[in-house]
Amino acid sequence: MSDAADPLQPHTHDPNPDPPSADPSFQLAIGRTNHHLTVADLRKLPARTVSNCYIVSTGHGTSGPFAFTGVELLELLDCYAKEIMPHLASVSVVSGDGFGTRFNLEELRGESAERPPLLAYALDGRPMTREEGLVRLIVPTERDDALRQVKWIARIEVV
Ligand SMILES: Nc1nc2c(c(=O)[nH]1)N[C@H]1C(S)=C(S)[C@@H](COP(=O)(O)O)O[C@H]1N2
Ligand SMILES: [Mo]
Repeated sequence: MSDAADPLQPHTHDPNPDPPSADPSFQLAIGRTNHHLTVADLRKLPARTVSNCYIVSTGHGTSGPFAFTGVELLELLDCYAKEIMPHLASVSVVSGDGFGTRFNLEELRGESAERPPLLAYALDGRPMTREEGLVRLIVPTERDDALRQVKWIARIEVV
């Protein structure tokens, strides 16, 4: 597979403004178990808000500050994969337009506890629109580009 075709290695990328579909639900794949999750499912889990987040586009400038609200990625894994948490190696987060990122679990656990990676569904205290990325991965510690700020999550895969 070439780098350009690999959603986990997007390298330089023109940000896509167009949602790949209208449906913000996504798949959470944990081994052979598949959960189909909606925004309502996320809203049942403990909510976390991280303020002063910036989306740093290398080509189109920086936007923000934003306050994003959602579920911590680690919290989601803890809810749906509790028994196997100690055995998890990595988690990939991929969008419907073929963009994505991956964390190894050690790296994810080492992320800031004050500014943790979120599956965000709200922005500045109101629901995020699909155009804005619903459901969007927000990695507040990424400040040099936006390659981890994955809009329109379609699949989260835990290995
Ligand atoms: N699904 C998806 N997410 C994405 C991208 C994309 O093309 N598709 N582009 C990334 C890049 S390179 C940038 S700069 C930001 C742009 O975010 P914005 O549209 O909120 O400004 O989204 C990031 N997340
Ligand atoms: Mo970007």
